[in-house]
Amino acid sequence: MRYRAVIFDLDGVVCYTDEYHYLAWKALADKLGVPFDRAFNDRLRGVSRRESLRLILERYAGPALAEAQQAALAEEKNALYRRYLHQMTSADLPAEVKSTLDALRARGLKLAIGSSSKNAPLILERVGLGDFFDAVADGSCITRSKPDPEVFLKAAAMLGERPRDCLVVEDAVSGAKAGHTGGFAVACVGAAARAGAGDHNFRSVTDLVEILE
Ligand code: B16
Ligand code: MG
Repeated sequence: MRYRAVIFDLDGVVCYTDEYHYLAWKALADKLGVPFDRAFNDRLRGVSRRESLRLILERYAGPALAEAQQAALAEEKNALYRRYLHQMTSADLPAEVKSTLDALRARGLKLAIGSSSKNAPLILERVGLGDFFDAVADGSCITRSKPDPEVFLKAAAMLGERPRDCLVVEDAVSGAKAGHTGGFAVACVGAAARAGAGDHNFRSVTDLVEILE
């Protein structure tokens, strides 16, 4: 299959900010007395901040929380998460990601980001990719997060490409579903690859180079 563009998820694909999401949600869950482990964390991948909080609060045994209290908890998690982001540098862009992005660009493919995160511009800036991508669709330009395909459809439209000509790269089962619902082929790494959610399930992003000749 010949693709014209590749749309990358950000957290857990381009860089390992998924670990910072985990640490920040874990700290909040511990404070609330909610059981939280890595398997449960996988359910939050690709899902918006408020939907992630909703999933955590399903396990909360305390009294019902008002909307303002929930908004404050989401903000507390985000502040903690952003403290990790501000410590990132270009050293946090994995070498295999950098070499893969450069190889795909050299082949003339258009490259975009399709992320549920409202922190995407900050992350891209921190790791030195602020100006790299041809299009960035993120949590600030969508109304529905993954598994809805909106963010990938936005990225494809920004690139001027049809979904069937784009390959989506994801680490989240929700993101793989979003890609398939939108009419995209999907390559998975990490948790989504282990779940067999993609058309291709890879151990590393470098494997992309072989299917994108
Ligand atoms: P924020 P992705 C997603 O990013 C994360 O996987 C998910 O854990 C997070 O809740 C969501 O972004 C919203 O992020 O709180 O930074 O706006 O994987 O789609 O790049
Ligand atoms: Mg992700």
